[in-house]
Amino acid sequence: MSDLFAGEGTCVRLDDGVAYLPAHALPDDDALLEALQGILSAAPLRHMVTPGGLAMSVAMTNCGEAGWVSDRQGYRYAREDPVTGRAWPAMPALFRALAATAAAAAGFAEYSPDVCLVNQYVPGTRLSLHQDRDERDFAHPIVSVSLGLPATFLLGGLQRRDPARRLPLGHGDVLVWGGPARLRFHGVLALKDGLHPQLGARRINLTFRRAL
Ligand code: MD6
Ligand code: FE
Repeated sequence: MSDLFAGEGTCVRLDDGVAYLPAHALPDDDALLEALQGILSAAPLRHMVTPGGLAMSVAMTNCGEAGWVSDRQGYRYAREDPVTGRAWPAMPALFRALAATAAAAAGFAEYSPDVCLVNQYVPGTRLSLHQDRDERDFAHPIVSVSLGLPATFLLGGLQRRDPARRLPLGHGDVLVWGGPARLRFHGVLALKDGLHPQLGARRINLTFRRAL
């Protein structure tokens, strides 16, 4: 693991295929949050239902050519937002550029995401251990941007039973996840109480994917 210093500009290789870029999104945070407002007004956050019929505690929406959706029929990518009946809002150029620079720093050249899944956590919200496997081609990495309150990310292995390491993710931190790590199980522990100066009592995570 390279860990010369922590902060903007660092790229820490945590494991084969997993890179942690602390504060990579920090210089753009105000512009990201402003673009996010536009997305949330066009495609409101909602609690999707799992195939088993339970409402997810994370509130979600998407931008891009398609969006990740879950309902009684299963998990999939859909070109239309089932809530509004319209196309998802376009992915802002700034989002695309941020994902591409982070991927390049982690060794994935020419990353061109077509979906950004937006996750909102409030205190107590958690995301249980899962794999991201609804995308067509696992050759493309996932780029994950954390904003707002800090969270503890669980980084498991390729089998659900494998031990998970705990990774703190704070405002502006970026995680890039691909190659041999692409199908690793992962999750987020229950969000702790707190108030973030820009986002208040919540955490927003943007995960970029090449899904179609
Ligand atoms: C989150 N992230 O951090 C949820 N998936 O709120 C994910 O599920 C995730 O951060 C794949 C790769 C990176 C991630
Ligand atoms: Fe995931």
